[in-house]
Amino acid sequence: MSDRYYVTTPIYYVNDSPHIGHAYTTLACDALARFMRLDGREVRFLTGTDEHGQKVAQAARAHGLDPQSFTDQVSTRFRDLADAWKFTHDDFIRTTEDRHVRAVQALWAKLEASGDIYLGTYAGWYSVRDEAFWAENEIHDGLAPSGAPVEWVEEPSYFFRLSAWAERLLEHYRANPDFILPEARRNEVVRFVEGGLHDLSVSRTSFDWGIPVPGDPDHVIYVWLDALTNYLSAVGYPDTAARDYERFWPADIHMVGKDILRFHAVYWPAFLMAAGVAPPRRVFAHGWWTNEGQKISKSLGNVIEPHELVATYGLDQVRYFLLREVPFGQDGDFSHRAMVHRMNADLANDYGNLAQRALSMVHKNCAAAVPEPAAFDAADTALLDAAAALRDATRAHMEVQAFHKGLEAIWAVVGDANRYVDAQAPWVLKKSDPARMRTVLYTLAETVRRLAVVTQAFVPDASARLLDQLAVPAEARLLAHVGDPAARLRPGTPLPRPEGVFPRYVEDAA
Ligand code: ME8
Repeated sequence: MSDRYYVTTPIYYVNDSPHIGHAYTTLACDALARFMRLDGREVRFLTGTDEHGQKVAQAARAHGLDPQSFTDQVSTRFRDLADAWKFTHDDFIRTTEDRHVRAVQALWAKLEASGDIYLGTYAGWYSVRDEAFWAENEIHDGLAPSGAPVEWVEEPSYFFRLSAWAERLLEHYRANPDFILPEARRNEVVRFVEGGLHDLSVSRTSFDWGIPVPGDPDHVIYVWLDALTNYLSAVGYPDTAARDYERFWPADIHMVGKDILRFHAVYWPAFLMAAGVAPPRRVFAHGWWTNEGQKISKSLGNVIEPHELVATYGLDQVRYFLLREVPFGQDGDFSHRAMVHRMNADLANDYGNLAQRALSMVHKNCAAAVPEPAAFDAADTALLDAAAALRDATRAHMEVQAFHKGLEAIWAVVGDANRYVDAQAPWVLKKSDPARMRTVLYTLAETVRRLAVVTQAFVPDASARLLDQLAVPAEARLLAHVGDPAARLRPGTPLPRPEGVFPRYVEDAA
């Protein structure tokens, strides 16, 4: 296993305010980044905003602003979202920054030098909403496959020789079977490439909000070639000798929604191979969220506002719901009922009560300090071992972005622990066998410690509070400490008064 990890979100268009979909993608990356840091890896987690192109230029005009002031304003909203959701990105890139412009022009120069770019004329369909060229056979009833309207475009344009790369792309997919996940999406991409690729228009001349083509400023570079390059700009490209580039490229994963898989799994690796740059190790395309069964759209007025969501249910609760409710990769539906069910059943009742019961009993019956255990019996050992095994189990699930399975494995141990409390009935042992009660309470507190270390990637605030309540030092909260005998709770350690960390959601009486 490598000791570094580079994870990226898509860079979001600044034509609009952030909504739950943007928060979801960044959340998935945040959970991965936190997990890999827990696992002792050096992480680079990148997010940012996509600020060029016709769609953003049109939005700026509609707001009566020049594109630069408009993008300055809207980009801030994406930063604010990242702050409000406490995302742990290491870098936030904007495509209007100098470091990015430099990287895009350098990549262009490479493609030109390798003979992969030529000048011609584009005549075909374009969708501004998708910022995508669509082939004739992809247009149905005047609409792109995404449902976006298209317009006929005819203009001088540079082309990238994508058609020449189909066979090498297929070879790359074959040699790297998990380059594209999930598998069903991979198969779609393979079929698309097997169908043959057209050369791709990579410059526009009918507007100027973009990065000029080096040596031909009548053209601006196609916004997707511009945007995709952000993943390289942020690690210092074209300075390939820079420490960041050497350490972090190729990226371990580009996380994207299924709507933009083609750009990431076909165009991007082709650009990179043509420029002599290694493709990323993985592109994961996750599914889409609907709201109470309906497609989320501004015109339907059912956009889920990320700040409101967190204000209503709590940040850890929303994180848990989004990562647990849907098998990652599939589409999901947000509903108030499902959200409340998850937060009350899994968090408040199962995990929250377990911790609260265990810690309150320790506080009351063991003089507010970690109790001294006697010999462990088979039930104690089974529970402690199950919790220790979570290190490897969650690691395996996170390697393939199966957040739901990681959480399922953790909650299986939460369930074991709750059954253990009921079976051991420490409140009875208090009178009949206080030494055994102390062993049971130790086992429980130690199990909560192990659980709380692992849950940090998913419900970070509550996990940190649980670890504080167990007086676990900040430097002993890594995955390596889960089953480490030296990291076990030390008998006699004083513990603060426990407090619940997962409040229940109570419906308004009205
Ligand atoms: O496509 N459910 O930016 P964008 C889940 N700038 N995820 C959703 C979603 C939903 N309902 N709606 C949006 C772009 N997303 C380009 C990317 S990258 C080099 C350039 C998420 O602002 C999902 O990740 O349209 C989707 O891929 C992304 O937002 C699109 O964001």
